[in-house]
Amino acid sequence: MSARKLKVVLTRRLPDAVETRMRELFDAELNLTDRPMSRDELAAALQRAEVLAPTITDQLDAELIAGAGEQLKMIANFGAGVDHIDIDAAVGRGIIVTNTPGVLTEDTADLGMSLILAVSRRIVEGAAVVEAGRFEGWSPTWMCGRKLWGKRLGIVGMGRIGQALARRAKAFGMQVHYHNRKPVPDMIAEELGATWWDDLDQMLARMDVISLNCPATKETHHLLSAERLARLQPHAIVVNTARGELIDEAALVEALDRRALFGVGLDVFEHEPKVHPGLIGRPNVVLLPHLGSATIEARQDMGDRVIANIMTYQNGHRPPDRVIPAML
Ligand code: 8YV
Repeated sequence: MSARKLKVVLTRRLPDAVETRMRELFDAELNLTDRPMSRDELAAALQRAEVLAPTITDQLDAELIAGAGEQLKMIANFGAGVDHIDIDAAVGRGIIVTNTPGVLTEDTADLGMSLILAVSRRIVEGAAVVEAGRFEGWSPTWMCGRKLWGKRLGIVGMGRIGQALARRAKAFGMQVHYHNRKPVPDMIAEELGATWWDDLDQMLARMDVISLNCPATKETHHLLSAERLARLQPHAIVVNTARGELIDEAALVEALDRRALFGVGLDVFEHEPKVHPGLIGRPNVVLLPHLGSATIEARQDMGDRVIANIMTYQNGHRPPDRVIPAML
């Protein structure tokens, strides 16, 4: 006998094949508008969903979760990061939270490496010159960027994505350094030739490129503060493909004003989708609209993981990607 189909509410459009499968397997309600739900719409969805499948654009805070109907059993997030969900509040109410780790690792690391290359080699700036018809001929001293080979990359947060970025950076001849709560297992450190720094401040002061790859939590909010930005070398490059809240954006703009950095590459913003106006129009700053996992393949795989998590729960088992507060 097959299990009863769960009422699953999707807050955004997902890839066609994912939505089709969702409709086959569950009593799925799609959001055909593809605009983020308002707070009121989310509150209403929490009154009818047995499973809510949200994305990063849904702020599921403690108040919203406390107001959810008794029928809500699961929040199956489409995405790896769960900082937009109050996990304690959900788990406290016995609601299972799952995410989609692993399947977006390589794509996000590709984007991180792309930003490092784009900033260090002034790729976007150079392309804009050609586009604008301002390329007047090659010169030995014009548009020089910074060499990556042999330079030090400091990765803050050596989880899956941090390690995948380290692999790419190593192939580009960079020396890999990292700060993480714990060192990675010896086998991985050896493979990556990676050096662990217990002290983040000391690491930051010695790196040529810094990449942020840790989750946004209370502890990591404004991890790159004005004080820490002041520690960076003036030729340093900062790249963030994790979460905007990790950087004090106003302090970053001040550091750029002081020419205290070579350049910056950001895929995420402190008040996303708003971008600090002081970041815009700078030749040494590359800004992307949160494209980390934006490949057709990764988005399909993320959807498949959401389905696998819900399906496992529907069949009475423990979903594979359950998030528990101790993990954060
Ligand atoms: C996703 C992300 O696009 O998975 C994450 O944590 O930041 C992104 O790559 C987004 O979360 C989709 O909800």
